Amino acid sequence: MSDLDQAIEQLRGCRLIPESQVRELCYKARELLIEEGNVVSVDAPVTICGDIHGQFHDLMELFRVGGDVPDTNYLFMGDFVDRGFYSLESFLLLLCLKVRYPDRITLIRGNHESRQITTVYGFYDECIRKYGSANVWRYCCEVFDYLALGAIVLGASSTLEPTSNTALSSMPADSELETESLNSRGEVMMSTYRPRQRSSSDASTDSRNISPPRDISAAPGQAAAPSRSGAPGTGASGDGNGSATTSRTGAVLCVHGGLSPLIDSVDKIRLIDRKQEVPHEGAMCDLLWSDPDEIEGWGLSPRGAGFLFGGDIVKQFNHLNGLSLVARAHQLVMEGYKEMFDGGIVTVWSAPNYCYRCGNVAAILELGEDASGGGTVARSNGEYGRSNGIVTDNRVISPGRRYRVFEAAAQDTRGMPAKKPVADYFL
Ligand SMILES: [Mn+2]
Repeated sequence: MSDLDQAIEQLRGCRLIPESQVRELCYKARELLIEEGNVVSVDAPVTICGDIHGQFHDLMELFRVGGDVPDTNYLFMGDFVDRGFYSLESFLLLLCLKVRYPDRITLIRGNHESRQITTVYGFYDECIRKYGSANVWRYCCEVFDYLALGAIVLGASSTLEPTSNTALSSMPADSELETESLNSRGEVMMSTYRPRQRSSSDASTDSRNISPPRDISAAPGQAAAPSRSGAPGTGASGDGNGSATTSRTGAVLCVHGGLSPLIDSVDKIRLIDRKQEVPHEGAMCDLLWSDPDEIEGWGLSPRGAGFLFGGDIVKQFNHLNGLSLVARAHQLVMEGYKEMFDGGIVTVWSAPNYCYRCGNVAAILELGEDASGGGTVARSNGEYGRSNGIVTDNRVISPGRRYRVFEAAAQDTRGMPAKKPVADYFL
């Protein structure tokens, strides 16, 4: 067994590795991360996770529910540390897995992966307490500086294979499964459907360019098929556009916080000089700090960093970049996940019973692989295919989304709960 495999074993048991090994691990991790772009490309299938915040035992529960690395591909959207009592064990385990299986696990940066924030919210103190000096904290912070700012998931399937026959039998006619919500026992708690997408061959003879998106795929009487209101994603409720390439799943952008008024394309994220402490303002700061909100346009954030952004902003960003969905973390959601703006953005939160007292459940989001073949859609990574003032075939279908909801790990051996509620827990 290699040193790395042994370190993984040890950390899985919630036992720390020696400082010298942490130093070596962080060095190797940095070498890997330095090669990654600001926006990592990730192929489906992948399981997307939100905030962990040092809740090690819940991270173990996450792996139990979602599958182990490397059997399952994971994308963690930051905030590995602070708040919980096991930031070190959680982050070092994830880092070990990254170094051991670089193509199986993607880590992007959260606003807590910062010197300034970790000094205030627990990780620094934990390092001092467990290692007796700030060395390990310093090694980890150097790794933080190299974490990617976002990821683009390509090649996700637009539909879900139903988990159970029950889901199949309750599926409306001429519709397909769009989202499923499962509990930690794998039982389907909720399903949503949308009208069946026309295949690209059906569409190839249709030369119309229709804007705004219009659903012509459902025959009269079948239009009521979706079991929830609103078209998911951008134009996802049907293909009225007529391009042979339209009925492909749009890419999914994953960031910790959200959008920035300084960033109108995925390409602009790629231009940021990210290898630094998280700045107090600017594009990099916004990506890690912003939140979606029921407003129009941009608003000031009560966090004091980043911005609030409305559904119109999300819709336009997704459209211009060939995206069907923005997946982000950063905000506590009592139900573990929350879709907003007709499914244009989703918050995924993976720290159950946050701070050992919030009483929330957690979730992870599974995106399946597009089995129809043909590889990924190049235009979906924001490179081209944008509207140049003319509405082209920019409409994309949102991926099928399977949420696995889970509760805090049983057998709470996590030590004392926080003595005092922390006032600004939303940070
Ligand atoms: Mn956050």
